[in-house]
Amino acid sequence: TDLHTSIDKFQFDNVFMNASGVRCYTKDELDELAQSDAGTLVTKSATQAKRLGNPSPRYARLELGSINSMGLPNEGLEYYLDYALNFQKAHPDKPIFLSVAGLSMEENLAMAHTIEDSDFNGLVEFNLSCPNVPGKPQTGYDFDRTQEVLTNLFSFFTKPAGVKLPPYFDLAQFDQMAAILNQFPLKFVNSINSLGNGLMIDPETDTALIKPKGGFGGIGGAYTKPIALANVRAFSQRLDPKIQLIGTGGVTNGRDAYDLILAGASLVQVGTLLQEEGPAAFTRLTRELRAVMQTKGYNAISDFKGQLKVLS
Ligand code: RRO
Repeated sequence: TDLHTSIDKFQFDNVFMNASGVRCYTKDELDELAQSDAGTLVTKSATQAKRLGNPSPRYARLELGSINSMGLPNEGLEYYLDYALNFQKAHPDKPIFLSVAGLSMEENLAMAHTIEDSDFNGLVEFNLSCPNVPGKPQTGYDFDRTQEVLTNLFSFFTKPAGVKLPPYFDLAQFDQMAAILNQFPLKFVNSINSLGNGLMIDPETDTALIKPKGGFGGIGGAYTKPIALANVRAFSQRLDPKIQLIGTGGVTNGRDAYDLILAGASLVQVGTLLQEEGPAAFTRLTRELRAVMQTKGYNAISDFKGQLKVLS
């Protein structure tokens, strides 16, 4: 059973990878992902300068997933770009993703210039959906702003790139966002980031589980699966077929990944499960996805990608 997939000219042996933010903060963590059964990896979303992020506790495990308000802690673009440049020399057949999340348009454009001027030859994921920096709304919920950021970006940026989006909940939002995205030479769209600004309470102490933002944080894990599926499906029905989908949200087993691929995903990212189980999760997910495919009589991802059936 072949789990091979591709985005643009980039080939991957396996559909699974980490979701940005999870176990990809340090070079050691990135090396662990590289040595796992994942098909590729993405770095922690970078700002220009190193950031410490929000005060702890800023991540909590929940019954069906997680809540986080990390606040974009990261080592700074130079650190991850350096890792990526070394990685591509050592692994020319394993294209890597570099995630970028500027706190302003200017910062995003400055980082894009740095990447454009570098020898980086992988894919860039522009994160338009960080929910956790106080005072910084998610770009992906401001359609005019998204149009403006992408217009300025693609006025000079020529490397293969995509965007990480927040979840949308209304069909008019899918229509509007897809109409914007279709104007640009994007190679991929990644749906979804965490469900922004959830709240969970410790029943013993009647206290919010995490400290930043009065306890508000992004929800990940099984809670997000139906929203992730709908977002991948909705964009696959609206985007130019040249733009591939990355499906992220609620993967806890091989069937969850199979479902995201049925909805249209070419790659499947794993966040909360990877945080909780570590990179060995990719070994299990790979085995389980192969088993589902064998049961269905499929030998390749392309046999069922986007083949969701609906009732007539
Ligand atoms: O660092 C974070 O708080 C964070 C980011 Br940048 C993001 O895109 N999504 C998320 O759940 N947390």
